[in-house]
Amino acid sequence: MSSAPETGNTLSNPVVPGFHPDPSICRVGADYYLACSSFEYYPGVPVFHSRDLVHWTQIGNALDRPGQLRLPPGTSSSGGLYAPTLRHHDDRFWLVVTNVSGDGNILFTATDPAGPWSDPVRLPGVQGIDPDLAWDDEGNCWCTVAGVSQIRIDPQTGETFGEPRRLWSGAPGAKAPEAPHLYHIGAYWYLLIAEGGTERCHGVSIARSRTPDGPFEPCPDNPILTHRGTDHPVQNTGHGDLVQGPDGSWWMVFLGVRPRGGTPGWHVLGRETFLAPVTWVDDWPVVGEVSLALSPPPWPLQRPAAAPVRDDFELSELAPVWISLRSRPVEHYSTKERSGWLSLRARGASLDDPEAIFVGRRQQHLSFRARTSVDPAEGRGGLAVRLDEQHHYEIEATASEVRVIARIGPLRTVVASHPVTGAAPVVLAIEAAVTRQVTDARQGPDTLAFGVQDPEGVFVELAALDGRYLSTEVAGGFTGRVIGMYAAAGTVHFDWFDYVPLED
Ligand code: 6LW
Repeated sequence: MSSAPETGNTLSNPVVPGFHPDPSICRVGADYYLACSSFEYYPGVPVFHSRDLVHWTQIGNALDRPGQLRLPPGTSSSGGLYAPTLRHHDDRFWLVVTNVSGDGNILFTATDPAGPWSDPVRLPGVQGIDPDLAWDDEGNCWCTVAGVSQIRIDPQTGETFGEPRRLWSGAPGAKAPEAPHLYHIGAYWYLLIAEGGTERCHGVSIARSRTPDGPFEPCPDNPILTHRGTDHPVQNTGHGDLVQGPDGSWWMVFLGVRPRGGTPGWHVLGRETFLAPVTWVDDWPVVGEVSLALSPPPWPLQRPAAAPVRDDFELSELAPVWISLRSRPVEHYSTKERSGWLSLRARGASLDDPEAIFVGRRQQHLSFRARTSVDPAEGRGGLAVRLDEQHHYEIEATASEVRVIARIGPLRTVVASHPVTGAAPVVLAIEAAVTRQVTDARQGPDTLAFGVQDPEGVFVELAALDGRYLSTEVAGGFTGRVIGMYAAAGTVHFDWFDYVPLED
């Protein structure tokens, strides 16, 4: 569901739209793989495949079993899994990631990145987020973390050797040196980092050394990527990873956001994965222009089949695009209880509850329409736009009523209600319309309209809400909007769900 929409001769950037931050990429022959952070959502760490760096298809989630991902009930929103590094070495894929809400740094291997991935190898001696893996010619494995420091590890056992060594912290005084990636390219070892924090001052800097453990010499042109202080439509650019294209050219994947509306600008899709070309001058990488419309690269494009927009819940397993909150216990989620339906058995009386039963997908387009057909005869539930427990809007059905509810910070209110007549199911709908033109500095980024579909298929709007309250600038944190179905009482059955991008 993640292919980039295309117009004319250009390809659209972000290449992986929606809440897909902290991209890490690796190449194996003609194939590219990419992994992102997933925080409190389960399953964790979405993994994508591409053959042209532009069109990406989700092939799984690396951590998709309870034995791999433990997000205890106290796991806060934007806790959980941070910043994976994905590498290929010795005929195997290696993925290292931090679970900030429990297991710390954990490492997984797979022969097929679509899975299954191994059980976790814990790295108790590696302290710090954003772990990276790099192997030198002697076979030593170097694990580098935010700070930036490094320790040698045995990736099979998780054993560490010696004490962590401080390598380089970016510009003196700059906040949050993080997201290190270490590469051996030509005669140098390069240490790529992010600095300035993941907000508007984010950036990417680099240093180089003749050996993997330093000393590192900073690039005279740092930061090599930042949009701080600019009016570029893509902001917060940082957290990059380098890769070579099929023709040997160089590219960087990195995160960025698309703020909309008036002042100060609100972004609602979370941090998304973008692509930019890289050239080399004096053995330093130079990042080219970041564009929302990429020029086609000089190799064949491999467009995947059109992304499915509708799920009829005919399969026994949920597709990888679907994510839940912290865990997905089988007794609460079923596609077998009623054949061809998704049945959700409630735990927690609303999405305010961290343990709520929810199946959602990331919002990947600025404007979209999502619908679901719900049978609430045995419970209460509906369709939601979720940022976290304190920031969500939903349209909820019972056997007698449909209500629109807004939760914004400490406030929760029923915005509209509408009696239900006739037999279930009811089609609930959400339409998001991006703010195209700013005529007032206080204008929000988008409007979210909630309604039901009448028997003729016509959308009947019950409420329209300002989208700014479901933005990262209001809610805080590291995630983005997720659209999905939930149960708040009893068992709620969903016949189908569809999500259609609308014209921006
Ligand atoms: C991640 C850090 C960052 O660990 O944000 O933008 C943190 N960079 O590298 C959470 O995604």
